[in-house]
Amino acid sequence: MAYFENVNNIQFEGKESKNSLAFKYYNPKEVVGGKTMEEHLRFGVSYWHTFTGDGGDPFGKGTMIRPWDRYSDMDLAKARVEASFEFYEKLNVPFFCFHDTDVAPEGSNLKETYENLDTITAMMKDYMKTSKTKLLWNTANAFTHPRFVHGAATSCNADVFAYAAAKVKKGLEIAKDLGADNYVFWGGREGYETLLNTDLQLELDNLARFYHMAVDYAKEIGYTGQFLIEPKPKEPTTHQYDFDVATAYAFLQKYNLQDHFKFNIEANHATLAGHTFEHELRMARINGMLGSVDANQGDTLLGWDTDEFPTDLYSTTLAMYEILKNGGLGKGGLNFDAKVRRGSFEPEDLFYAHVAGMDSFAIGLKVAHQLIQDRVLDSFVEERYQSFTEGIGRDIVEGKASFHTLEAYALQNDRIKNRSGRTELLKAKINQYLLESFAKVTV
Ligand code: XUL
Ligand code: CO
Repeated sequence: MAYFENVNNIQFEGKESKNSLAFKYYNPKEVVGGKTMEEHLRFGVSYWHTFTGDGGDPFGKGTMIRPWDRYSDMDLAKARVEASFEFYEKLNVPFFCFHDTDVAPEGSNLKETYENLDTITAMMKDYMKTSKTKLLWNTANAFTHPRFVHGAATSCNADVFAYAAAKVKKGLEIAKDLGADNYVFWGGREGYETLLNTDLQLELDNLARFYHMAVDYAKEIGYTGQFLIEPKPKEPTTHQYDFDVATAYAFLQKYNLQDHFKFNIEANHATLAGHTFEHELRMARINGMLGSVDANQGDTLLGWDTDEFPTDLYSTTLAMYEILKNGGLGKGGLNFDAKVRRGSFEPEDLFYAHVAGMDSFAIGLKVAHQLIQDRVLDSFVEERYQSFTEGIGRDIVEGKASFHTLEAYALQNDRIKNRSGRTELLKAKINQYLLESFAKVTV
């Protein structure tokens, strides 16, 4: 049964193509710096935005026209699986991601919820036998249902902690069964609204206890996927505990969890935290903690999480710069945690949106690769910090300096000369590379 009958397989047709349902820049088989685009970019489709979300917002009902919505309950869940694998194949995308509640409805009790999940994941497993699309990650939704009103692993109610643990336990079993490369923790309600009613210490200790139990259980069942924490500073809670990479990394180190986790960096979460996307990627990268990416973008005019498809080439370029410098994403990928706007309600819009995002990251990849090849930023940065490669700078870096030797040096060298940081020059160079990289052969 076809759910997207107006859409054929999306092919690479090149930048001269006028076909809206074709890739202009994403050519999966094209080699850039020794790897194909497909291997570099490892695109994923988010089940929740693409097959489950209906376009509802706090002011209005859903608007999305989805051919599978003529079904309900478990029939709807099954139709979504069918539609999803048709979508992956037509888009030629290597990965998908889901929350437990995106794929199967909750039953009247936890046991029934498990049964619904088992039916759907068995169906997915069947499709995956012949599909080239694999599971990048799955996760447990511990934020939508009213039981999570005060949090999940950080709830004041121990029964909720137990319920959330049961959901993650099941999620890890599913991850193992479906061969998920990663398992994600996004703490939807792990935070607080006000300190007035919050035991901050106990909540953070409990969150760490929860993560340790997850690590132990994965080991017990032999699940070897990468654990990822997805930082976000606010929304839905006023203050989310996994605020940003720096905060979450300090937490992981305090509780001795740093060897078991990496980060899933989402662009719109970075900007909500007052950082650029590339800042969060860089913070994760320099600490060896960059695991995966939720590829989207926010709206600079709005202060909430808009989850737009990424089309800003400046941002995709700087993101790919960090990812290439990281040596790639390993088991991670670029998951489009992005939704079509409420006004883009036709099924075809799902394809237009993903094509736009995939082409934008393909451009980012090529431009970033060229910037690295030509050492545009590297040679500038190297020269900028040159004072630390010799003399007193070298002593500092090698741990040979003290306040005594530095004072003696400063007394002799107090006529300091600084050099320009050349921000505007570097930005102009990036523009030049953005406009010209496609003329260059990068194979
Ligand atoms: C919410 C968000 C989630 C996570 C997975 O802002 O990004 O969808 O990616 O729970
Ligand atoms: Co996300």
